Amino acid sequence: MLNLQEIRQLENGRIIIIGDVHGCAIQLQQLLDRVNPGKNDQVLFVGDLVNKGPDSNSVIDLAKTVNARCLMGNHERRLLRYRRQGDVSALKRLDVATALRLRKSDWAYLDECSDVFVLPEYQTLVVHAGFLPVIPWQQQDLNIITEIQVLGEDGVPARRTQFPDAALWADYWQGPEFVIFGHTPLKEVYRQPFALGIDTGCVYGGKLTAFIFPEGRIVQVNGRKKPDDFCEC
Ligand SMILES: [Mn+2]
Repeated sequence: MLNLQEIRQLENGRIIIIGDVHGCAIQLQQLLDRVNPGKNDQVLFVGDLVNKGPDSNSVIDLAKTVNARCLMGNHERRLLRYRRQGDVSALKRLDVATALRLRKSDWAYLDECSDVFVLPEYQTLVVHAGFLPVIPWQQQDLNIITEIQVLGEDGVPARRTQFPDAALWADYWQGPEFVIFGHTPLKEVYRQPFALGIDTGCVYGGKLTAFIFPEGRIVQVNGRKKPDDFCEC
């Protein structure tokens, strides 16, 4: 028999947050099969849905199938800058290959990417890369929130490759909002009191991770075989 709280959850559905997919359509299909989103569930992606992996088109098709919404990752951002403004200066080799393959409908999907998802019922924010501690999150621009990995010297946002020994931004984040993020691939889900990193490097041979509210459950599938052209870019 269902108690009242369970009935309420059934009506409200779950929130299923999925880490960086990077064009790994087979792994995303496997993860969705495991999680089995229903019509009351909301699927959210942390961004970097496309690029690097083998099949960005099919990943977007799958995202649409489950009515998922996506955040702006640094990869979507570079691609959209090219699409919207014709800016080729920031494009990397992989971006060009992806841009040539994206269909009009794929671009339309990426065009709807959000900067941050706010989940007030869980006092939670979902963001691609993270936030600088201290500054209110609402004041932080896309350069920070789609790129930050570690705090470099003087507390500036930086890439992990620039300061390999520096601590992740999440180590300093004091809340009160709980932040779920991707962008920085790690072997395991990264847990801090007020942050949870769910990029487990699917495209690099790690895993693809989903975090599910309200249970707080983690579901993972194995990532693709590690490619020869490994590049953390
Ligand atoms: Mn990223």
